[in-house]
Amino acid sequence: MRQNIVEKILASHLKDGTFVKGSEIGIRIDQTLTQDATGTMAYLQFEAMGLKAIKTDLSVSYVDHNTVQVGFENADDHKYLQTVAACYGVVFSRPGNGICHQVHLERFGKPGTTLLGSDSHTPTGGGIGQIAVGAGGLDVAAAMGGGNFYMNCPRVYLVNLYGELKPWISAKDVALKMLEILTTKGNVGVMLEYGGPGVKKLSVPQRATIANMGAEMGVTCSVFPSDSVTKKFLKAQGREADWTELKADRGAKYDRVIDLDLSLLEPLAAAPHSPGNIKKIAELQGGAVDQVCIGSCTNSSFRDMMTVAAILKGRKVHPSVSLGIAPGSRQVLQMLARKGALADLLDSGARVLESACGFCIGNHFSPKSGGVSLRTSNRNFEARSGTRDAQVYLVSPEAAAVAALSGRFTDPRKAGIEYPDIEEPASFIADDSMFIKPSPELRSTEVFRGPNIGKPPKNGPMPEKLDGTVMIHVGDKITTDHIMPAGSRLKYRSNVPKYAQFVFENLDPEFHKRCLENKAAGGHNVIVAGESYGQGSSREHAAMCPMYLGVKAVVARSFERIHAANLINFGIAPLVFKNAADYGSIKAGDKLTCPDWRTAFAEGKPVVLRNGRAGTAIECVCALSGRQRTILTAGGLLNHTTGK
Ligand code: MIC
Ligand code: SF4
Repeated sequence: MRQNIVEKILASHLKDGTFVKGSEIGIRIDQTLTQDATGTMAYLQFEAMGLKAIKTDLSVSYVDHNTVQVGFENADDHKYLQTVAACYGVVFSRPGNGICHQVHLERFGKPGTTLLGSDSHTPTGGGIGQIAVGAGGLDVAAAMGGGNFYMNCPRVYLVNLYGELKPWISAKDVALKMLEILTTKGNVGVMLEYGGPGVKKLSVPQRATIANMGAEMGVTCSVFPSDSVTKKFLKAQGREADWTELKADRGAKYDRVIDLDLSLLEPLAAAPHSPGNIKKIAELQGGAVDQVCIGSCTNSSFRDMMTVAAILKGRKVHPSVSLGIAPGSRQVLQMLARKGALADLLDSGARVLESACGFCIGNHFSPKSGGVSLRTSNRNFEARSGTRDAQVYLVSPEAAAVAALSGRFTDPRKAGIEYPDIEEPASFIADDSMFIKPSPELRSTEVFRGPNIGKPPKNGPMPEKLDGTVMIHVGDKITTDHIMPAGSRLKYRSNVPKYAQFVFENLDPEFHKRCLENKAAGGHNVIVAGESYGQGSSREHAAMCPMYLGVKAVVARSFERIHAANLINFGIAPLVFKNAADYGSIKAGDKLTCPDWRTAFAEGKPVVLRNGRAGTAIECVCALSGRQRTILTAGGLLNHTTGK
C-alpha cells in the first residue's frame, strides 16, 4: 500500500486497534516531554499510579513556564521536578535552558518517532519529522509508564507548498495563512502533512514555526518530511546519527489537499482576540503600538533572533514602545552572544528577557491598560497577556522588529530597511550542561516535597443519577485560558484546592463558590457551552479543578480534542447537543437531571437530560470508545489505572 508520512509513522507504532479512519487506536510513544506548569501534576500522577521507572526511550522534564519565582511555591516545584526526574530516570532541563519545544527540537527530536508532551505546542516537533502530539499530564504519565496513547485514527490533509518565501515574508506568515484557511475550529481529528517542492526551501526551525501553530487550528499535529535540510540541521546540532529519511510514497492518498504558493504570501497579523482573526499588516499600517514581545516557542530560533538583531542593529527602539526579547533557548542566547548580536539588541534599547515562556503566558510583561501589543507568539486570547483589555496581535519577528523601531504597525517591506537574509549555521553550540541526565546513582535521590505540593485530587466513581445544576452558560470558542487562567495564578498549579478558586475567574468570579456550595449540598455541577469548547492549552487543570468543584458534565455544541480527553480522564462527561438549538433553551441555574446517568455511559446508550424549568428533554451525543466509557464510569483515568 502507498503510504503517506503520517500512516508510515503511525503504522510502525500501532499497538492497539485497527487503522480505520475515526476508530480509536493506541500507539507506542517513544519520547515524552513535560514542562513545569503541567509537569508537577504529571509526575504526582505517575507516582500515584505506583510506577517504578519510565519505559520510554527518552523522557524530558523542562522548567520553562514559570521561572519568575515570586514566593517559595515556584522554587519548590522546580526542586520537586528535579528530584522526581532523578528518581525515575527522566532527563531534567534546568530553568534557564530554554523553552521545551525549542530545546527539544535542537537536542532530542528524531525523525520518524513519536513524541507526547504535556503541552499543546508539542507538535512543534513535526518540523523535524516527528508525530508530536500534545496531551494532558495524566496521558503523558501513562505513556511514560509504557502505556499506549489513544486517539482516533486521523484524517490526513496534505498541504502542498510551492514557490519560495519572498524577502520579509516569514514562516509565521505561512502559519497565519493556514489559520485563515482552516480557522481555529472544525479540525478535530485531523493531522496535517506538509509536502510539495516548497518544503525544501524551508529550514527545520521554519518548519517548526509552522507545525507549532497547528495547535491553534486544533489539528492533532503537523508533520514535515525528513530530507537533506533535516539532515543538515541535525548535523549542525552534532546529531547526524539521529537522521533518517522520511517521505510519502508516490501516489499516497489524503483526505484533502490544500495548495499554498509561498511566493504569494503577504505579511499577516492575527488581530484580537483569536489566532484565527487574520488581517494583512498593510490594512493595519500606521496604527500605534505600545509594546512588542519577540520570542516564545513559535518564533525564537537562532535565525529568528539573528534576523531581529540585524534589523535593530544601529537603530533605536521607538520611545513609546517597550520591546522585550526572549531567545528560545540557552543555545540561541549563547550563539547570539558569541556573534555579537546580543550587543546589537542591547544597544537598540531592547529589554532582553530570560529564555522562557514568560510574556507568552502572561507571567510577566503584561501590556498597559488597553495597550496594543505585537507578539511573535501563538495565542492572543483575551486576558492571556495578563491585561484584560489589552489588544494583542500575533506577527512575524520581522514585522515585530520593524514596529518596535517605528512605534506603528508597519509593512516590513516598506520600512526602508535592507532585508537581512540570515543563513542557518553549519554548527550550533551544543552545550548540554544545563541538562541533568539520569544515572544509577541519582536513582536513590529523595523526592523533595515543599508545602505547595498537594496530592492529586481524588474523584469518586460516576454517580448513578445526575442531579445537575447549570452553573455557567458560556458562548463559542471558550479557551482553557478562560476556564483556568495561568499568568500570575501559575504558581498554584501544584495546589488544586487553591487553584480551583480561579476557575472562570475572568467570566464569573463567583463560579467556584456556587459550585462548592452545591457540591457540599450533594448536588452536581454542569457547564453549558457553545462551539469549540476547550480551545488552546493542554492544561489538565481546566478539567481537574472543575472536577474538584464537583462538575460532572460539560454539555457543548462541540469540543476541542485535548480538552475533551482531559475531561474524560478526570471523570467529567463531555456531552454534545444532538440538536444544536437546545443550547439556547438552557439558562444558568436550570436543573438538568438524568435518572440512568451511569448506566447510559456504562452501556453506551443515548444520554437524555431533563430540564426541570423548561420541561424539555435534551438529547446528547457522547461518542466514546469502550475504553473511554470504563474510564469515565470509574471516575477518571487515575481510578481506572489504580483499580480504585
Ligand atoms: C500555553 O501555551 O497555553 C501553555 C501554557 O504552554 C499550555 C500549557 C499549560 O497551561 O501549562 C499549553 O499550551 O498546553
Ligand atoms: Fe510556552 Fe507560550 Fe509556547 Fe505555551 S505557547 S509553550 S506558554 S512559549
